[in-house]
Amino acid sequence: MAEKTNNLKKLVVIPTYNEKENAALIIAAVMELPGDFHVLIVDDGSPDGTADIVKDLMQHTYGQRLHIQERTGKLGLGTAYIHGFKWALQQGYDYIFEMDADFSHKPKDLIRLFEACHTEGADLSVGSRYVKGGKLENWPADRIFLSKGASFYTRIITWMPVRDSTAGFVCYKRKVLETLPLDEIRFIGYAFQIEMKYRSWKAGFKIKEVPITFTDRVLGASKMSKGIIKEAVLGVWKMKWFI
Ligand SMILES: Nc1nc2c(ncn2[C@@H]2O[C@H](COP(=O)(O)OP(=O)(O)OP(=O)(O)O)[C@@H](O)[C@H]2O)c(=O)[nH]1
Ligand SMILES: [Mg+2]
Repeated sequence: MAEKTNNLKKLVVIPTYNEKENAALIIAAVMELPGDFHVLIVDDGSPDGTADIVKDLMQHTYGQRLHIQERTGKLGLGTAYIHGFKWALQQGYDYIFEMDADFSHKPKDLIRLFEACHTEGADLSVGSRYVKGGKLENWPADRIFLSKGASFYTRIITWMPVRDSTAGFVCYKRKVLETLPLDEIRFIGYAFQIEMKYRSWKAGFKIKEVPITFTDRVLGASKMSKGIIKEAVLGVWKMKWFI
């Protein structure tokens, strides 16, 4: 079994927009984990030079374990992930992860997300703040309200049995991303995270929530906006009726 695990190709997709303070640190934290995780940074032309930091590390430090895809402008988190997922499938990765660059998600939890899919029978696993054992650290009250509210709202409208539906810390088995119609995913912010889980659930894939401690970002600035919230509020209804 151990031998088989070693042959599996794992890719952590990290979208970045102005993450120069976090980029090298988050990449190093993933590279240090056991299990030979690879990293793909999807950078949207960050004016702060995030991509240059990554390219330097590709050349001098991590070689074929680190990759970058650069897009020309800030096109949104959701489309960055879709771009990354397609790249990952083309490159033959078996397990594909979503993770933020800002250390809100702890890189060491990637291992538990992987195990949930690899040995515990899930097709996708979600790093969850809202299951038993999950925690929130240092998040302002308004963000907690928004996030918990979004999860509750999604659950009562869709009946999807996922407690943390806006979570952006996910492990997908390759077959999930091969099956979902990636070109039809319509949302780009929090709603993107909800839509990916909703489509996976509707397609019959087994979702497992793994408790995590989520911490507010320490370095760099948030990209959260009113538009992202609005998209989710209306989007959940659109999803329910049109997917
Ligand atoms: N490529 C790309 N990455 C993005 C874009 N918007 C956000 N990101 C990245 O997506 C991840 C999550 O964004 P955050 O700003 O942390 O959003 P958030 O976690 O909802 O907000 P905070 O809790 O305030 O940090 C980070 O790694 C960002 O750099 C985008 O338009 N394009
Ligand atoms: Mg964040």
